[in-house]
Amino acid sequence: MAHPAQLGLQNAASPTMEELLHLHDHAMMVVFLISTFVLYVISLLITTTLTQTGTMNAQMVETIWTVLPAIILILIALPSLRILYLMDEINNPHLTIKTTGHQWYWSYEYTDYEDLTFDSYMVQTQDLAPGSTRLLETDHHTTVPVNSPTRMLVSADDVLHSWAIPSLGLKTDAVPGRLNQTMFTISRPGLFYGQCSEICGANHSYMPITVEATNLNAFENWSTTMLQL
Ligand SMILES: [Cu+2]
Repeated sequence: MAHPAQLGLQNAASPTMEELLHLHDHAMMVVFLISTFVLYVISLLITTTLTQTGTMNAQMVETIWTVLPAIILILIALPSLRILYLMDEINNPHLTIKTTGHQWYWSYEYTDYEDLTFDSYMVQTQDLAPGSTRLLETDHHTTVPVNSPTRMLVSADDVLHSWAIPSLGLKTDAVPGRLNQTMFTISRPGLFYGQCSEICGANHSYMPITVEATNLNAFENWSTTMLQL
């Protein structure tokens, strides 16, 4: 999860997010190089009084400074498109979970099981266990096995919501009457926090998402205890 005054993105917990972090760093390198060059030219312009006429009518230099930015843009666009289509791919999921956004909680249905459904409400500040995070902890964690391709179906019951977990690189709109799907594989065990990411009403800030990645045994234990509830 994010820490106070964090500037960058959260650490990656899925291959998708790792790719996104690489794209972010790549784009930032381009931004820094261009900014440095522009800053250098501006400082030259304001500190030099001489006028040089070398570039007044130079077809060659015109061609270069038109084509070069186009190439730079393509070098950013192509990796971006690659990740976009990778994220869209649904490859034989081991598990399918359906989540529905409500005002103001998320409900989950594990459709591979007979009757595994639950609502996930935020834990109120006064009820928090020591060490847990305010406004992010939920009473029921969405538990998934680690390293398993998981399909998430996202919908809403009342208004627009958005199911988002930054460390997994996920953000899927929850639209009433529409079923969106997204795919993730969590690469390490842990608790991953997210929040509703579509302004959905008065308690929009109070419907967090907690995904817990465990090994397969712990997941089986969790599912049997949830079935007995
Ligand atoms: Cu919402």
